Amino acid sequence: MIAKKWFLQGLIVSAALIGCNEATKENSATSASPAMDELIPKPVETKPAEGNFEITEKTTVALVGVDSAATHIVQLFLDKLNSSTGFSLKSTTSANIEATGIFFQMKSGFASPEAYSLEISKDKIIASASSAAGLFYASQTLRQLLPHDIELNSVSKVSWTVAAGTINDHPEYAVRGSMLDVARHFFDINEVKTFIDYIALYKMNSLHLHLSDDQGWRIEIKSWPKLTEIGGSTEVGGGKGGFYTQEQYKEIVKYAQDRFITIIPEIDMPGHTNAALASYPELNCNDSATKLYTGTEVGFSSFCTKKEITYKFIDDVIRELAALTPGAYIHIGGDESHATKTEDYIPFVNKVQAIVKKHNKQIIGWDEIALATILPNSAAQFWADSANSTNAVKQGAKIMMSPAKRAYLDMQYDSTSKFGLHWAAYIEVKDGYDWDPANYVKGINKENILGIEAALWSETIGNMDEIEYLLFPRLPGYAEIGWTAPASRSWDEYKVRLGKHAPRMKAMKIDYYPSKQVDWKN
Ligand code: TNX
Repeated sequence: MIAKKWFLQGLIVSAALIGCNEATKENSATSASPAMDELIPKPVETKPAEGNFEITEKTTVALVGVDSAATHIVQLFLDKLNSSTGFSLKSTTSANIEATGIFFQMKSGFASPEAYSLEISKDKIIASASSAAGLFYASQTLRQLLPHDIELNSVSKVSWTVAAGTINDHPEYAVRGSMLDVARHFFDINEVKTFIDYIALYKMNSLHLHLSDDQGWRIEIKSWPKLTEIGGSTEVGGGKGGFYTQEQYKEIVKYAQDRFITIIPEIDMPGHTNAALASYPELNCNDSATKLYTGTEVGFSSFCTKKEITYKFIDDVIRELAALTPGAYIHIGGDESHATKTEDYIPFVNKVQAIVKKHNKQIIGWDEIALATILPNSAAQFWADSANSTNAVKQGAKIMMSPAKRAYLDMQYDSTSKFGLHWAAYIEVKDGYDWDPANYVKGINKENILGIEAALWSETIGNMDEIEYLLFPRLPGYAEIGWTAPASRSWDEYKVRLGKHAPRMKAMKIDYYPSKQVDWKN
């Protein structure tokens, strides 16, 4: 509907230049530039000023002291801008900040590599940071300060103004992320890229991919090819499943890296392993392959923890995966291993941890891994068990905060939700937003926390529309929990900002859940 309207107006504009002013006025009225107090996540400091900067086809965009690694950030920004404005802006390099234009400048003196500032006046915009990541976040803020038509993938004739003022900003937590379960239902490389685009817009910097489970094995392992040939051949409900070749996976890693997102790959074990057990009989204690599984039960499968071949297998998998992983962590799962005896589970985790270390990576695992003796540089992901998580802290590990009752994106909003589960809770938009990771579990304080991750399990969802229904509008809230200090957050203020975000989600063609808790400004 929206696309059609803009398309028609585009025709009017190009067919009759004289009529242009009329169309421009009408469009600008419906697509004003957001004020600084509408940003999500909320910046540390905003100082609005009088007036605005207007981007036109004549605007110059210059890089000042920016290293080559950072030039692609400006290109990403220009690609977005040019596709919505119809301009052909290019970037140049400049020794200094000039009198007019948009400047991306790298300089020292910021609180962290992810910190940035934006100074916007009627003559110029200066985005500054000490690293490429900071400049990327400055560009994402700029994107949100532009009229929401910036998110249409077609030319719109609004006036491209940005409200004047100053922003100084940096994140509360080092890791701000989401998880996508590509095992229960497979999502192809383009769907994963769209997911990355969504989290990048809100300055998240981590994507955990749940690459294996009972229902599917999704990453090519060259030394064990049947994992994908057999284990990748189905999914929940019996669909055709799928997997990423290593080349495709590298493409995902690179796409994420270009947006300052680190992929955390997960191979879940010793439970949640039916897809592997169906692919290779030797991984089973009775040497016979299991049947492929397309249901949604958990806790019934286990690697044979006493066999040497199991560790040879894991060593090969981790070796190949580590070679594809620029980030520090490999996720070893470890959850719900109900089919593994505790006396087998503990030595298993200890052995797997040594394998991960041998391949120069650190382990992260679901909170149960703290039952073993984990290395101090490990991370445990709190999802359900406070005792396990505080036990991990006592062992010197960091905690990724993903409480199922608050941060599970697969939980239904309420009993009428079309998709999702509700074993942990119903999570309305307010429940998802209104909590503090540093105050959630007694004994887990801010300094123990690596970051926050909102996890999207995929038992009930199989396509992008269904992903979007569970993701939006909760995702921006999780991003804000990770980015904005608790003293600056309140639900009453946030819900107003979120309501104003509706036209932007519409421009992105996102079918969000229109929670009654929010007054949506359409
Ligand atoms: C529990 S959370 C699981 C997953 C399910 C999820 C569904 C966790 C570590 N394990 O296997 O997909 O619940 O909400």
